[in-house]
Amino acid sequence: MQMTMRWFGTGYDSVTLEQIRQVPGVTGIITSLYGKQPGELWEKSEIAAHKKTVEDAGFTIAGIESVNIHDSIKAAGAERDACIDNYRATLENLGQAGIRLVCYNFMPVFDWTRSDLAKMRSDGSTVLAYSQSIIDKIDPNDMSSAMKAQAGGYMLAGWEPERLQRLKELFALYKDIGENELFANLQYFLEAVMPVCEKYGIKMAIHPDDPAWSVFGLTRIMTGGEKLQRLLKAVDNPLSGVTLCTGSLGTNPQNDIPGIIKSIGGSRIHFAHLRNLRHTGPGDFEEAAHLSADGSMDMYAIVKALYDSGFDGPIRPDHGRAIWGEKSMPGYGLYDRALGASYLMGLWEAVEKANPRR
Ligand SMILES: [Mn+2]
Repeated sequence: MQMTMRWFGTGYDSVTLEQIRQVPGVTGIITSLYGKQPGELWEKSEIAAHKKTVEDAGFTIAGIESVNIHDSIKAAGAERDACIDNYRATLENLGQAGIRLVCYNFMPVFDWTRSDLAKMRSDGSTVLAYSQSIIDKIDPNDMSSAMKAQAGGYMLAGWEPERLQRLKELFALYKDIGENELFANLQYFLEAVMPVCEKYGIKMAIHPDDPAWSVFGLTRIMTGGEKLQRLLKAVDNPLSGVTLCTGSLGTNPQNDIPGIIKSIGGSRIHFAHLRNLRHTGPGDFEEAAHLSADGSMDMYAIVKALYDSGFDGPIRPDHGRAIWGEKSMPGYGLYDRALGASYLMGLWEAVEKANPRR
């Protein structure tokens, strides 16, 4: 297990690598070329410069989150094969740079979705929250500006303004895309990139949908254990795996996360996002501090299931609360994620010492 934190890059992130360096136990950085549009090629020189920045600060790049996937790949549009060619070339360049993990998601149009990016809690901290009844009242055409208005001037991952300006066109593209079509397009994509992954040993780790249900009538397919298993069986290559994101799978209280970890097995879980949230009603939740007592999930049981599965990849604390007056990209302040990293390492150490691997 390697403890990591996500860092969006110079000029995008409010947190510096020098600050992350002082979080005990964090040795890896999960990052991206944040200014890249889905479908765009990542040049070798750009990857090398970014890698140097991270390594000069004393870290390794533990993985890329994300190389985003163009909507024409997800919807089998006219540019699909050209976009896949660019994706393969990007993987080739990442592989040559020694990068061995790529996280991606396959959500149509909208990435992670929330109705409130700064919901006030009784202790004065704020968290990201989701209420289905609020989302139901929002016109999807206004969603991008609604998120942006709350983002405090930061660009939100997966909410690239250039792409979301073409919302009508995007909705039209997905008009006839149901679960089976979206799944077939995912399989087509994954099979097409596997040869490059095999050449370099790059693990592809699909991120579950967040929240784990259809939003604005757009199909979502990576919403639970059986759905993830279906993909792992369809592309039965050890390099095709998942990002176990507790905060995304956990939006649906029916998802038994320790059970999902056990059924997938550690060899196909390439990356883990660990955080907690609190269910506040049907279709409603708000994010929480990482510890079990603050939310609806048993983080000890989750860490133990990961350890018992033989999981050996990077873990990162996920969204944190905004605390102590910190101004940051919503969910990505330093303070609460540092508390989360320390807590998760404490759980891991306790589980490991009680159950030494033979
Ligand atoms: Mn996640």
